[in-house]
Amino acid sequence: MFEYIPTVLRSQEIIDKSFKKASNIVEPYFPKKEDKIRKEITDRISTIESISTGHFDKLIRKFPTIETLHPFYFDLIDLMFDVDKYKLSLGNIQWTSNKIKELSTVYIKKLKSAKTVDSLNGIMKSYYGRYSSLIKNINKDLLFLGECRNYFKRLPGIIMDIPTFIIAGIPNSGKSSLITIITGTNPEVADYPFTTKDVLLGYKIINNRRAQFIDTPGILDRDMSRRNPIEKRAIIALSKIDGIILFLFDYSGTSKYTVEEQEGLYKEISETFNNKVIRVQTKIDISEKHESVCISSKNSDVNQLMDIIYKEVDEFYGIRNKETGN
Ligand SMILES: Nc1nc2c(ncn2[C@@H]2O[C@H](COP(=O)(O)OP(=O)(O)OP(=O)(O)O)[C@@H](O)[C@H]2O)c(=O)[nH]1
Ligand SMILES: [Mg+2]
Repeated sequence: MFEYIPTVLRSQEIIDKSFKKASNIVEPYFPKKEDKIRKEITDRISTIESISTGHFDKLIRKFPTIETLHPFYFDLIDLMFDVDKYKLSLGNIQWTSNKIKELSTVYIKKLKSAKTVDSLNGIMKSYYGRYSSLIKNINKDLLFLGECRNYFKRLPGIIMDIPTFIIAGIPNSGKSSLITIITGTNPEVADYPFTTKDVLLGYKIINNRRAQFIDTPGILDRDMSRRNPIEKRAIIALSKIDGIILFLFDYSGTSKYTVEEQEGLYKEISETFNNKVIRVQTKIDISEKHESVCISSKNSDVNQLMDIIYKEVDEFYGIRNKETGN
């Protein structure tokens, strides 16, 4: 959904592009020199206007209206940059686009009443100057929107109406290893905390229907105000996406967080958000059994968990089919 946002040109690029196109315009057939120059300059102004406002209008159409986005995307965007600044930048682009249209109309009118080649050239020079300064004034906005675009493109394209399982837990508990085993996606797995920094997706066909799996960054058992943006991305996924949370417990001692810390985080997650939470013990190949659902991604032993996932997926589609009558 964020794939079709065009590249945002910088001010100088827009000026160069429009002037270059304008400079190619030559009118050969006019008996009077003034008429030839007048026609050329008129066409140049129209070309400059259409190249720049065409670009701006496309940006305004293709950049998302933040308020209408799903809350998951709204919160992720709000976490990364100032939403008011974003709106203001798009507003400035719109204002500039309108100004350029007005300016071009005024200058094309001026050309009609100019009598000499000198005065025609003077009008063109003045237009080029005013046009350039309008475009230069929004360079900061264009650079900022360029950064926003890069961020939008990195956002995961989550499907909101299929059964979804959100894998959560402390850092290093085996979340990415689990999504790899279930879906075959290939996130980075490593023996240090915060390996996963973004929300990642994987899919699996279950009884001919698609189920979605979300790998989230690890979260520490600490106050929300002390959490870093990596942890906050996980919190946004857990709170804003409808799904079942698979909360991973690591009793192996290989991640440096205690069982008490894991219980603290579990308590917060199960009490704060609306989603159902299932406890899953990981790394059963190197730890004693403490939970009723146990897995080992290392040994590809996830059957117990898959049974639960199959049931949940069936239930999801069963309820939906009843609702839609299919
Ligand atoms: N023995 C054993 N090791 C595992 C198992 N699952 C994961 N590991 C190891 O635990 C470490 C962390 O695994 P990850 O899958 O990266 O853990 P994570 O929860 O995604 O970590 P962050 O993204 O940093 O939060 C890696 O060294 C894995 O190889 C398992 O079932 N058994
Ligand atoms: Mg990970």
